[in-house]
Amino acid sequence: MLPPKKQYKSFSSQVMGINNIAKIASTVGFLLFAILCYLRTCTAIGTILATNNTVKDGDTLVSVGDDFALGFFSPHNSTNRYVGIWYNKIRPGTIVWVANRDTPIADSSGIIMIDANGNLVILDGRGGAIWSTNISTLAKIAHAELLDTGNLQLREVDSANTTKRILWESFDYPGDTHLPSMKLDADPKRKDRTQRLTSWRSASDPSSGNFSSGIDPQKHPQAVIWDGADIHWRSGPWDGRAYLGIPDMDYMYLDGYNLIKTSEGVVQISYDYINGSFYSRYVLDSLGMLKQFIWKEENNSWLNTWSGPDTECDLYGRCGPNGRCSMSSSPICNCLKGFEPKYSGEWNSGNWSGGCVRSKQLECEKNGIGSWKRDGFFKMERIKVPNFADSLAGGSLKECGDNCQKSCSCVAYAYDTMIGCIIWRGDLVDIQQFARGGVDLYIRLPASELDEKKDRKIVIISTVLPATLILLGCVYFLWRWRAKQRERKEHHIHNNKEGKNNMLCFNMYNSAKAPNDSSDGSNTLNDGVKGTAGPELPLYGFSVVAIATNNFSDANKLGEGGFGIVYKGKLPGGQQIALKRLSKSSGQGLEEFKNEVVLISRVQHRNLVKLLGCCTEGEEKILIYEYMPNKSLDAFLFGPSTKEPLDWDKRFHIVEGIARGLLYLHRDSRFKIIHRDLKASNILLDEGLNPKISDFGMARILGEEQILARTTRVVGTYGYMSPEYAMQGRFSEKSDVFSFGVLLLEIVSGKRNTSFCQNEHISNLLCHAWQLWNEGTALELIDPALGGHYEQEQVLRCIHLGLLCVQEFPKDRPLMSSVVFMFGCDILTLPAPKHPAFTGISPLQSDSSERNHENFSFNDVTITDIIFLGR
Ligand code: ACK
Repeated sequence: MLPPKKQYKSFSSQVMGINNIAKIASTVGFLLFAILCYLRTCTAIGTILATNNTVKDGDTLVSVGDDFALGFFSPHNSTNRYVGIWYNKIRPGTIVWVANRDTPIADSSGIIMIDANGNLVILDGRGGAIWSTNISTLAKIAHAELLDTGNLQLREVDSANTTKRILWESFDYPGDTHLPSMKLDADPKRKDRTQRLTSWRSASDPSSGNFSSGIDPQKHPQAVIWDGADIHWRSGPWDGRAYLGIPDMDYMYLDGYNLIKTSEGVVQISYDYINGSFYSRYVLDSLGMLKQFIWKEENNSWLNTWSGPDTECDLYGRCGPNGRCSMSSSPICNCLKGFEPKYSGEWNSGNWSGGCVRSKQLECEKNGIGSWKRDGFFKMERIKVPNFADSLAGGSLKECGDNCQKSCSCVAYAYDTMIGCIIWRGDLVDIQQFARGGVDLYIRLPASELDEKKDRKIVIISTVLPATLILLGCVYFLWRWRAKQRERKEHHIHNNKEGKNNMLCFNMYNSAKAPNDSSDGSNTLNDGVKGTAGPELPLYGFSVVAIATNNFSDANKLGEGGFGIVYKGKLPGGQQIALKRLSKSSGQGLEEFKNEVVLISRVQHRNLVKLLGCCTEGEEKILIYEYMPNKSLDAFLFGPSTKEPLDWDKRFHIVEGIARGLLYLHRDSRFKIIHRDLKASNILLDEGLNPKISDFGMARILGEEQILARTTRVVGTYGYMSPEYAMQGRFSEKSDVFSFGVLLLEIVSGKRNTSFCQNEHISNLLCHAWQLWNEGTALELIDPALGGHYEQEQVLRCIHLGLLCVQEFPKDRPLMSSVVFMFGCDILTLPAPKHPAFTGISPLQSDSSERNHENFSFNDVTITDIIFLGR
């Protein structure tokens, strides 16, 4: 039990609390909230006194300042009744703690009271105790009170109501939420004294889920999320100011976030905002993500300010022992220097769990500790250091390195000014390379490898480098001369016989703007990124590509897209790939090709398809992607295939993944990218049916501050284009949101927007969804193939969100950040949607020219279309 934290309110102040609540309860807002949250509130009580009073289902116990309330509630999509604590002043209601999370009451007969032994108990209608504070010490007069911190305390008081001792408090039994001033303890000696957050099983089920989070009190304590008994994510060691593995954790703004070791060796984390002027919370969600939220009064919503794990590399041990994960390399996993894959076949096919082993034995292992001087260290920068850190004496980087070198078991060291000398023994697990932040890690290698490198360096510097420079100079002048001769028509790129020896490097400024886009007074990739160097991408020889696809045989054909044929292939290492061979006749091919190379090789996210390389030889332009065994969502949803229909959980997972991918493009990547051609056939599914957004041929970058751009060359697909884009060439995040909305409704209904026609008034899926919504029969939209197996609340939420996204006017549509938030937040009130686009004559349509309007008739075409608009 934690020591008492502050002086508690007197009984008279409780009476004030009752008055305040009574006032609030009389307001419409409170009633609305009560209805929305399924909280049947009628009476607000300040405290529970032994034998005096009880909290019935429908009553609430409120804190003095009205910040928190305790009472019975039902989560969305559930009729079970739970006793929980929630924020009392803000809407939507947000539950921060649940008492009987594993023992719900089936009806509203429950009561909360203090029993004869002084325990706080929840009784069901038959008087059976379904939950109790279970304290063994008897108290003469017990008194339960909810504090303004959200902590529920049970205290022993004397007849004058003065606190004698705290018997129990909810902050000692955390749920899935860590609130300010709440302490999470970890005692390395006593596991039963370790406090962890435990996730809900699902958004509608507060029972204990698989994920838990707390402090791992090893030598250098760190925050950890566990999936059952396995580590799912870790923060890296705490250095007294921040976690070494969270590069964005700026200790200047930690607002009291602290990790301390008490004199008994117990490790404790807590945080508190200095003036406590706004609400904040950390929540461990049912998918194992720890998220920080801050309440934004002005937006009346929670702002997600941090989440972990955030990228694939954040997942614990993603690249196995002695592997290094980097989101900016492709593939993301590589062996550490001096190591090679343990199982090269598996490694090359993308299964990195086996990790890496040393290529050469350490000298000190081979020849005994006397030969330690023949080992050296290789420096890696911006690193999330491995797990299982130990300490060694050493007051400086040099001393730390010297001491590590003398001990053969010391395989790596790092020096942090706050912690001092940190070392590792055995395998190096969970190393990540950051783009910024992190620390320098020095890994032990046999000196022969380091010497070899030194020798090679000297040779390179003294001979090869000047020769190469001269050669490059000659090649450059020759190339310029030839380029002039050919009126700079073509790039000439050499490939060696191996096929993958070059890196293709486009200058974004020069390459991303197509010749036929010159009339486009708007945006090309350049606008956002002038002066940015082009990306580097493995360049494959045509012969390698031809062999990989069995000479582009029909048997290897996966299908045909707007700009060419897609083939399945296999690289010499065994990796399966998909190749897009741009058709020579396609006028747009080169532009889209460059656009895709420039863009997709610069962004990486688990929900974006990965570009592995390309081939440009003669007239051939080929893009090489990771192979997606489950092909496109289009085939799953609309194909006359023999495939099992996607069940609801998978559909929801896909929808969430697409939303996250799009949010990354719009907000989280290095540039603000508008995809412009989001549709079911551009969503590919990997073996686990995880969605990946593909085809960036049409994508454009907006400048950081730029909200909207305009083009005269409208590209996109009928049925997915927003009205302002199709009619006026205006594209923005909101035009992608529109396409996302259409896709969302298609996924729910299993019907294509454009091929849906019920009668002359209902000519597309959006009209149909809107009509059902207004008639209160929105659930009729659901795909009959689901056979009635779906979560009703979730489906309704998706339809609601879909309708919000396809609203006629961009200003009414939510941003993707709000969409993602609305998916994840269960008891949130969404605004009512206004009528969607293309449901009748609209101002936008009447604004635009007749010709354009005609161009935009719905039909069944799913390939990307281009429309030129007159200025
Ligand atoms: O719907 P599908 O079967 O999946 O047919 C289309 C076709 O190529 C033309 O785009 C398939 N396709 C595209 N990229 C990939 C990929 N990376 N892996 C597997 N199939 C792909 C798509």
